[in-house]
Amino acid sequence: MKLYEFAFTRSIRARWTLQELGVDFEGVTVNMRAGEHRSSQFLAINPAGKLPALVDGDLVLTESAAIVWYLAEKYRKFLPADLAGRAEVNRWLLFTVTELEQPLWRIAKNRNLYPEAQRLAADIPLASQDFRAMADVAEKHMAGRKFVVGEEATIADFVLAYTLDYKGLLGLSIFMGCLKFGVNRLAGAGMWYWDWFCLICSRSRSASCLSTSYRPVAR
Ligand SMILES: N[C@@H](CCC(=O)N[C@@H](CS)C(=O)NCC(=O)O)C(=O)O
Repeated sequence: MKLYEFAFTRSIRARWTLQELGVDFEGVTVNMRAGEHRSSQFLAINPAGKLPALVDGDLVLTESAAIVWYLAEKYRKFLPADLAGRAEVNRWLLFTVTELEQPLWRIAKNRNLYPEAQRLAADIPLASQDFRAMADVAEKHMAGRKFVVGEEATIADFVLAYTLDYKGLLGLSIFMGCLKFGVNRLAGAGMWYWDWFCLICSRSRSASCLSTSYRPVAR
């Protein structure tokens, strides 16, 4: 099994799940800084030119949430056994990658990623507002809970923790404002966030920052 990945990107979701599962895999670095994700070799794997991508035998799978779901299904771990529990995990995966992650990307793109002339400064407060509203939903959901779904860690915890890992995302620094706000807001509201975050992160070799513990060898 091969994971096409690059350092601090969403690849961490897949790498984290693979490492938690303790299965053998080969990490293949696609150096985004050098533009390797746009090479014809990589576009043959993911025509979208994005990371991560997983190749397992004949299966070529992209989309980080689909990859973690596939891995959890394949190895029968980090997913509840019952249908309702699995549906909840799916709900929180989708919530994370749509409702939480997308406003963060709008901010990132309009602050740093789009060509300067095309950035829409006015979208930044709107996206922050959207993120805060959805962070509120996550906060209320977590009240009194140890894990996002059920009584044990699932892939929903890994994906949410990565997404809210403002320290890790600091590697890109562009996320700082919004994520820090979200994290502080969640923490200020009742400490569940820190309890949960520390619990989930402590699964990774005692590091407090996901991107440090799950980052493939520094490039
Ligand atoms: N929805 C995709 C998004 C993947 C994605 O945007 N990956 C970024 C790295 S975090 C990427 O490869 N970007 C390259 C580009 O947009 O050119 C997923 O979750 O896997």
